[in-house]
Amino acid sequence: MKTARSESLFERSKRSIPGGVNSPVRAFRSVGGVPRFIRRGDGSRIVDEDGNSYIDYVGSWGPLLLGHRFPDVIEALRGVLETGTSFGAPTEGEVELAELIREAVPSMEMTRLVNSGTEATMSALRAARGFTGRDLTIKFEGCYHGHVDSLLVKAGSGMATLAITDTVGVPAAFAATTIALPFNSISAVEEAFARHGHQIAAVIIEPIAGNMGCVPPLAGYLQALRDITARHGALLIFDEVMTGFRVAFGGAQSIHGIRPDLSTFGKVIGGGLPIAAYGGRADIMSRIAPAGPIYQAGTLSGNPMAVAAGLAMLRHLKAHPEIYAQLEARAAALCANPPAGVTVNRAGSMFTLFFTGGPVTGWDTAKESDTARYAKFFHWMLEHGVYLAPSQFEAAFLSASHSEEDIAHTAGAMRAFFEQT
Ligand code: KE4
Repeated sequence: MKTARSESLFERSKRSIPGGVNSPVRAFRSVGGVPRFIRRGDGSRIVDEDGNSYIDYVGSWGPLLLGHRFPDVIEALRGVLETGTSFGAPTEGEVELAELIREAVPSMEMTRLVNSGTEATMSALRAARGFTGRDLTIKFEGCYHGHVDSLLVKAGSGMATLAITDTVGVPAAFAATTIALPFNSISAVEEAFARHGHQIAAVIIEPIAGNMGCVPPLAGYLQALRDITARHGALLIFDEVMTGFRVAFGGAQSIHGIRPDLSTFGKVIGGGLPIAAYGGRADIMSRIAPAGPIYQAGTLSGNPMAVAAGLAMLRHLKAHPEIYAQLEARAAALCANPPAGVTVNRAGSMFTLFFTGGPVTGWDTAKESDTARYAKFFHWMLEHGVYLAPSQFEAAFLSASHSEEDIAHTAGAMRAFFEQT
């Protein structure tokens, strides 16, 4: 496979950008080799600067549920270009998007749009602290909520990928406000509340984890979190930046029948443009400035380009609920019959092949995976025209644009790997 242009671009990029990338996981550090510089995407495929074409299972890390350059999104963006890219003033589209999010996710009584998932979780935490007057947060090992200072404690995604265990640059005092517990363990949460209950502002969780690889909640776990937080006057925050509008139109909370106090969204709601959202109970969100004293702001919050792309995405998903059944069927087919030594976890169209024999129910079992073998698998698939997450500790994402042929090709390449290596 030719990679000369990606190689030269990578060498050049490293002279101007830390590690040559604008987000760590893109650097292929844990799988080795040359990160592919991408020239374009269409539907389920991306083409790199050397002309290599791949079936894409990263999909910009989740936003592209409908595939690259989805026509409705491109059309919406063309329309905005005729009227202006940003005003720093309210626009009708922002109201429509907030209303559509509330219609899809009833717990989102009020929504504030921001520019990234990090901003959304940071703001949701501030809202929780401001509302409760408490300082501590519970998060879960292997979950990742963006690079918020206090949430980088035992985080997943790029930190797990790079085995960065401590929070360099984060004051100890900030890290000390976060209690990191094992995912899927209710006893650990009960014990933490027994010790700190009156100081805990919120529990923040990926209701279906994607950032240690895909790890669904065990039966009853989320309901137990809902009960414990309610009992202690702490808020339950569902970080649905990855799961929102992906695992279901109403997010993971609609599948599991849980009403969190606050939620965060991102990725799909922007269709590839920079946008995210936090929101939830009106009595909490009405404390956010200028309605209340909890300050949060953003120059490009509710940006017309991002809002137009998001509206196009969510309106299409609302009009075509059959997409979720199609994603479920195709992802199930792709993940069927894993070989010995491989555990597949899946939630709808997000999935991970863990190179470990046992069940993966949290970071303690995810981290037992054979990352060297995953790296071999990653490169085998890349050579066979399939672009997976360049890390064992990430989810893969199927889109509505992945065809039966794409699935068959991918399954064939996987089978060949397991038969020949
Ligand atoms: P951003 O700040 O990257 O937009 O969102 C942070 C975030 C928050 N919450 C969840 C559940 C997330 O998955 C993310 C970001 N996800 C990673 C993928 N594992 C982004 C990829 C990257 O860091 O480049």
